[in-house]
Amino acid sequence: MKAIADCRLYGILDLGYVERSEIVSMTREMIAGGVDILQLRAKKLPADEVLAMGREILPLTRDGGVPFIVNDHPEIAAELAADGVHVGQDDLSMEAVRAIVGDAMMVGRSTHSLDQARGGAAEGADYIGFGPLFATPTKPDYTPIGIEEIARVHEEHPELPIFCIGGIKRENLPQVLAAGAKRVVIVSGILQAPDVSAYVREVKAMLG
Ligand code: 3NM
Repeated sequence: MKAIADCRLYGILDLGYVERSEIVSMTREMIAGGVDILQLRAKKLPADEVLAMGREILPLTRDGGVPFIVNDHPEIAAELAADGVHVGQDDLSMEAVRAIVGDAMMVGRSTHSLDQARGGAAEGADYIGFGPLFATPTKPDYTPIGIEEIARVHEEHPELPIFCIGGIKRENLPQVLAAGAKRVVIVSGILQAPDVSAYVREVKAMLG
């Protein structure tokens, strides 16, 4: 399975964009295009449904050698023996997450400022998200932080995998990379592409 340090493009299967009935075909297309790591994000669905979806997706990601991350639900990540769990600023402490998932599982943390990125590094997150760079309907209630601090966050944490996120599309990716990003999360850009695997392939090529 791909190591987090080697992951450049992080895809999210977000149930705000994908129908329940489409999750398997969407996962297949994202993996075929070359997504490096995949998260299941289903903010509005009950835990048993998230668990059921995880059971459908996990064999596909394992086959593809792609790490599978569960958003928000450490218990489900543990139950599935997923590769990681992703938590936000208002979620459990790292200690509490580790108590549920153990020491071997990856834990990612969303961060929305340089200060929060420092917190993520200090608590021992295996990777962080950094954003939202741009305004995005996928996470509407957050103030965009822009691209000015991308260089700085990488300078401060040279060993930490940092995934820039929020409003990133194929069209503005060159600008994000020029600002110093090495890794990105793209949600709606991928999920709404007319040809998902082709879109992922193009973006991967741009990430080098
Ligand atoms: N988290 P899109 S921004 C899920 O800043 C998420 O932590 C963010 O989706 C953060 O690529 C975001 O469609 C939405 O803009 C990313």
